[in-house]
Amino acid sequence: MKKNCLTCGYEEGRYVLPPLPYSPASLEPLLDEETVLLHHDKHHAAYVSGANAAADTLQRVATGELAAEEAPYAARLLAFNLGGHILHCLYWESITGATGGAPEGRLADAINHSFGSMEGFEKTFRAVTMGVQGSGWGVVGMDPVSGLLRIFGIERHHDILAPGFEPILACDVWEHAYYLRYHNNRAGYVDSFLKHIDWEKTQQRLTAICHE
Ligand code: MN3
Repeated sequence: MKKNCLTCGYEEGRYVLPPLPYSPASLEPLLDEETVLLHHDKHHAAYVSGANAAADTLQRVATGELAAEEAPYAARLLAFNLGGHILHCLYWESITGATGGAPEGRLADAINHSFGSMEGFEKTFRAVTMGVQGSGWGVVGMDPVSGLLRIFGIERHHDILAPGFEPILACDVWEHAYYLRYHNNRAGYVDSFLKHIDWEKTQQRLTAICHE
């Protein structure tokens, strides 16, 4: 994932869980340490394991060790688990314990161009992310056709997503992301997320995918 500056682990032919880019307590007041540790060490780790298992199955089909009939389901599992791995890497780098940041420069321009204003962006992001049915993600990224920023409400880790879409910002709205602190108040969590976006890293990801 060097393409968009994301540190997402893959070493020696295996997906690996990258360490958190900060101490787990440092996301206060957005998230508590217990939520962050469970989320990273258990949930994110499980998607890494699942992606490796699915990739192994597909490799064994390719070498003839397993029957071809194993491939379709393994491919579905790979899409789900690799989607989870990528989005969690992006999530950890989307948030900060600090508040008061704001998009600047090229990112501010892209938000204004795509949504009319910061208020327009926040209103759309809140509505789409709140409206994700069941478990999923609110994701901001670049539409490769129009060059505009778009917001998708991804279901699970990979459903309802345009091919070629380049994500630069992700909000996990699976309940494991927020339930210990926010209980069933997804809106309160999403509002807090909007106040704790790491705009500097988001700007770096946008710059990395823009080709001048
Ligand atoms: Mn999660």
